[in-house]
Order: sequence, then structure tokens, then C-alpha cells
Amino acid sequence: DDNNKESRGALVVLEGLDRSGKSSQCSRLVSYLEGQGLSAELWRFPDRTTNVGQMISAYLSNASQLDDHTIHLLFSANRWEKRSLMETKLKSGITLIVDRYSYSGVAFSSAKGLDIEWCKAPEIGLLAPDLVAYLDISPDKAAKRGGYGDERYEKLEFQKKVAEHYKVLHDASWKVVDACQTIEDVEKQLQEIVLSCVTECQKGKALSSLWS
Ligand code: FDM
Ligand code: MG
Repeated sequence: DDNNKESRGALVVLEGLDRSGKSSQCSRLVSYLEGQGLSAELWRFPDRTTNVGQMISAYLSNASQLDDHTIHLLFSANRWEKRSLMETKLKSGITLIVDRYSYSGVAFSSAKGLDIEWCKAPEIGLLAPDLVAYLDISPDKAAKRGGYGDERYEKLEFQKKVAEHYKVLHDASWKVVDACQTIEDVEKQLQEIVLSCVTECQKGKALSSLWS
């Protein structure tokens, strides 16, 4: 028995361009884990339900205008306001499947021209994901799927810049999944990597902080 090895849930983040399939795959993963008898919750950032989240939502729908630095810090604040609840859930054994996280924050803001180190700074100290699955699709292919909505960043030219900025963030904890496969093939691949991550966390892998 080792007190430093407490079983816990896994922090799993899905990242990718708009229309890469993140949201559907996140829900499928939660159902899958529940079917395996594991407890799991679906989370997403931005979390538009909070006061900060409503400011973000207004900005994204072009109902308000904000300086690029200001909106960047709001996205970060929206994660900070959820940090302690995330930790509590993970420690109580719940796996969190999170649709976008700090990597979206940095990729989207640096794609606008903000300095990448400046963009990363407010994320320091947030919980580090145990796994980042990047749903890889070219901006052109993504644009051809069902089309974008009307939100601020849903434009092909900007998505191309975001794709370039995501690449800079890839590290050893990332798993790149080809998002051009069938939904079922992407799903199967995700199930495998997520399940092994959950198993590691059940064995007591330590929680860490960004950026690591
Ligand atoms: N986005 C999302 C950011 O610019 N920064 C962030 O920190 C996060 C989490 O918000 F265009 C962008 C990415 C996307 C938009 O996201 C809304 P959803 O997933 O479409 O709701
Ligand atoms: Mg969107």
C-alpha cells in the first residue's frame, strides 16, 4: 500500500480544428467509458454557462467586441474558475473528457498574432491533461464537412493559421488521431488510447500542472 498512489480519474482532452469531430467523439467516449462501468463526465471549454462564459459567448457570436488580450484572459479565467471542481472530480475517481482546453486557448490566440509565451503564461498551474488526443484534419477537408457556423473563428483562412499554431504545441503527451477515418474508426482508436490512460490513472499516476 502506497499513500502516494491514490486511484483517480483521468483528465482527457480532445483538441482539433472546428469540424474535426471533437464534440461527437467526446460524447461517444463518455458513453463508452460508462459502458465499461467507469464514471466519466463530458466537459467543454469555453464553458458558456458561467458569467465569464457568457462574455466569451457574446464575443464569439460577434455581439460584443474585445481586445485580443482581453478575450484570451477570459478564456483562461473560464478554465481557472473550474480548476478546483475538476481536481475534486478527478480525485473522486471520475474521468473527465474535455472538449477543448488550454491548447485551443494558445493556438487560437497566437494565430491572431499574440506572442505564444504570453499566451501560455495564464495557463500555468492549471491541471495538466493525462492525455491530449488531437483530431487531425486539414483545414480544407474540415471546411468541406457540413460547413461552419457563424461564429467569429469559423472561417477557412483563420482555421489554416490555427492549424499551424496547434502544431507548435504537440508534445509527447499528444496522440494524433487521423480524423479523416470513419467515425467508427476514430472512435475505436480513441477508445483504446483513452482506456489505457484511465488504467494508468487508476494505478495512481500523479496529477501534474501545466505546462509539463
Ligand atoms: N477558443 C476556445 C479559443 O479561442 N480559446 C479557448 O481557450 C477555447 C477553449 O472558441 F473557435 C475558441 C475555439 C472556437 C471557439 O469553441 C468556441 P466551440 O468548441 O466551438 O464552442
Ligand atoms: Mg465552434
